[in-house]
This record gives sequence, C-alpha cells and structure tokens, in this order.
Amino acid sequence: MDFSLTEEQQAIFDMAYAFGQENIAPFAQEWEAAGTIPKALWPKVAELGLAGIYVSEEHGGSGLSRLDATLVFEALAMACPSVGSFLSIHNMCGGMIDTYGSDAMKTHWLPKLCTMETVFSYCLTEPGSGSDAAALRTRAQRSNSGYVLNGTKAFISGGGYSDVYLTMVRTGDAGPKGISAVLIENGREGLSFGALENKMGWRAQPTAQVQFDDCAIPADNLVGQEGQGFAYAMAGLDGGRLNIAASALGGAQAALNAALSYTAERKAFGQRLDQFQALQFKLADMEVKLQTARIFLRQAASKLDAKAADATKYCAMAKLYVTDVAFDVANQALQLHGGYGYLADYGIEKIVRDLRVHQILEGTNEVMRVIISRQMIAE
Ligand code: FAD
Ligand code: 2MC
Repeated sequence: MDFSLTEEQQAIFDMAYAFGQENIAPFAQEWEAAGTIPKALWPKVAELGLAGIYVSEEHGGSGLSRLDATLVFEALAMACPSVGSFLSIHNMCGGMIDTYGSDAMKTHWLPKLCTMETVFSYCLTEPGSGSDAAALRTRAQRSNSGYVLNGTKAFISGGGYSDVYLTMVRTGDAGPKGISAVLIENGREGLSFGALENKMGWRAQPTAQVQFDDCAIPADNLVGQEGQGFAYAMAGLDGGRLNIAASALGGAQAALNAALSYTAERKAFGQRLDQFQALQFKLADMEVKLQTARIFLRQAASKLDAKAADATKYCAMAKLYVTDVAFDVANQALQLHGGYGYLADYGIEKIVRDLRVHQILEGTNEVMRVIISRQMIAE
C-alpha cells in the first residue's frame, strides 16, 4: 500500500495549483464582489483538460480518475473554493452524460462541454424538497415530440449563467422510480430564472432558482432511460461529494498556510506567536486534521474508481468528515489571525464563509449520516 502520489498525479496537482494561483487567486475577491465568474476564464480551464476531467478522451475529455479529480479541486480551491466548486458541478454533469447518455447525446453535447463553450448546471433541489430529493415535483409531461416541463428548481449554482441545465424531473409516479434526467438549453421558451440569491459564501458564483413554464424540449434531451434519473443523480453525487470535500480541503490548507506565515511574523508579549506552545499545539492539531482528511478522501476516491461495493458509503463518509474538519481548521486559522482574520484583506474570512456551505450542499452532513448508517445496518 503506497500512500504517496505518483509523478503523474503530483504533476496534475501542481498544474492545477499553478493555474489557480495565476488565473484565479489574484481575482477571487473581485469576482466575489461582482457576484460572478468571468466567462473568459473557462476556455483557459478547458485548455488544461479540466472541463471534462472524467469524460472519455473519445469525446474530448481527459479520461482521468476520480482520485485525479480530487487533486485538481483541492489545488484549485487553494485559490478560491467557490470558483473551483463551480467547475466541479460542470464536471459532474459531464461525467453523468458520459456514463448514461446515448452515443448520439455524447457526440452532440460532450465536445462543447469539454471546451466549456457550453457551461453546465445540475438541478435537483426544489423549494419543497432538498434532502428528500426523491420527493421532487417538477413535471415533464410527454408530448408528441418530447416533453413539456413545469416546476421550479431552487439554489441552482449557475442559474441564469449556465448554458445547459441537467435537470431531474418527474416523468412517472411519486418516488425515485418516477424520476428522469433531461437537458434544457438556456434560451428555450418557458425557461426563466429567479433573482440572484444573496449568500454568506460562494458569492463568486451566481445562485438562482430555475423555473419551467410549459418549457418544451425534444425527446433526444432525455439522458439515458426514463425512470433512471434519480439513480443517475445519486451516482453523479458520489463523485460530486468527493470534489466538494476536496475543495473544502484546499480552502482549509490555504487557511492553514496563511496562519503559519502570520504566526511566524506577528509578535505578542515579546515573542512570535508561533513560539507560544498553546498555538504550536493548535497548529499541530490542524495539520493532523488535514492530513487525516486527505488520506480518507483519497481512499474514498480510490473506492469509487475501483467501483467498490461500499464506494457510496465511503464518498459520504469522506464528504462528512473532510468538510467538517476543513471548516474547523479554517475557523481556527481565522482565530490565529486575531482581529485581522476578520478583515476581508487577509482572505481568511472569505475561506470560512465559503467553506460553511460545503457542510450543507451536495447533501447535508446529516444526510451523509443517513447514507452511512443505512449501509452499516444493511451490511
Ligand atoms: P432541508 O432538506 O430542508 O434540511 C433542513 C435541515 O434538516 C438540514 O440541517 C438537514 O440536514 C436536516 N434534515 C433533513 N432531513 C433529515 C433527516 N432525514 N435526518 C436528519 N436531518 C435531516 N442544489 C442543486 O440541485 N443544484 C445546485 O447547483 C445547488 N447549489 C447550491 C448552492 C448553494 C450556495 C446552496 C446553499 C445550496 C445549493 N443546492 C443546490 C441545494 C442544496 O443541495 C440543498 O440546500 C441541500 O441539499 C439541503 O436541502 P434544503 O436546503 O432543502 O434543506
Ligand atoms: N448510486 C446509484 N444509485 C443510487 C445511489 C447511488 N449512490 N443512491 C441511491 N441510488 C438508487 C437506489 O439504489 C434506489 O434504487 P433501487 O430501489 O432500484 O435500489 C434509488 O436510487 C432510491 O434510493 P433510496 O431508496 O436510497 O432513496 P431515498 O429517497 O431514501 O433518498 C437520500 C436517499 C436521502 C440519500 C437522497 O435523497 C439524497 O442524497 N438526498 C440529498 C440530496 C442532495 O444531495 N442534493 C444535492 C443537490 S446538488 C448540490 O447541492 C450542488 C451544489 C450541485
């Protein structure tokens, strides 16, 4: 058992880190204030192969593993967790189309997804159903040429900004078996968006409701089989949750790095802060937390790559553990900065605000416990 990265994996991490430091970090605060990410960023991301990380090479993707993806998102989040996570959602959609779409669908959609000419959003949550996702009500009624959609999706990352919406809709009866996944292009008649949500963190990326009012789509926009959409959505989230964890880890690592530099410079009571043993012990605890989180995350990603029977449970455990630990470490890093940690210029308060939502979205950490305990009881 070798816990170190291969040369190729290290190169993937280094490449994503360097890209983030040059193209994202210097602008993170500006984009947060603007409430949007300039679209000019995406072709540069795509050039590095980061837009279709686990899309097959045949369709323009990079054909990399889930473990590789966690390296990319950890590295990008060291520049800005919000921007990196937005890209992770686009990649989740790419993975779902590559795995479940027909050959015609893949040929039609994936090349432009991989160049980011089309940016994708994932729409599962509704105003009346978040954790209980299988209770969704957005209806897709069969028509002669396809489906007509009516309903509302809530909290959609990229709502109004993205070009295509991979949306879970009800084509059948109540419950998970009545759900299908469809693609809706921005600009279709009957598709509209709510006002931008005013959020605590993840402010660089726009979040809005997505509304369907008699929105007609062709039958070709159905992903895979009717009635399988919930299983596709859940399988997509197995990988998504790894990336949400990886992004939290990267944010927390950046906060710890900043705390180490700060405590080496700042003096109190006649000595550097990092010479107080109470603070040294705090730094040590933070390091242990992030290293254990990293190993656990990579183990879960390896399970998903290997299609292990317990991969879903491990993805849920990693999401729960890593996002909780990462938030705690980022918050401790803020504390180590004293009052300066609370000032926007130091960048730490933004990381804390960004990381808080990693404990909520792509399944709350309570829902992770539901998934873990159900599987424990079933085993
Ligand atoms: P609820 O389900 O109402 O939960 C409320 C509380 O009850 C939570 O603490 C929850 O953990 C707890 N709870 C619920 N059920 C149980 C249970 N069985 N046992 C114990 N506790 C329980 N969704 C998308 O589809 N696409 C997106 O792009 C997207 N982006 C988002 C971006 C942001 C910034 C945010 C905040 C959310 C986003 N979401 C998105 C939605 C997100 O996934 C949901 O908010 C989340 O799944 C929780 O759903 P809810 O908000 O309806 O909370
Ligand atoms: N992979 C493949 N199939 C899966 C699966 C997975 N990981 N998880 C469940 N399924 C299948 C499952 O096998 C079952 O099919 P079958 O009966 O044929 O075996 C079907 O899906 C229904 O599963 P459950 O019976 O477990 O469904 P339930 O209604 O109990 O819900 C729960 C399970 C709570 C785990 C799910 O609703 C959930 O994950 N809720 C949280 C929602 C969420 O994560 N939202 C995130 C939105 S996206 C976001 O936030 C972004 C920022 C993008």
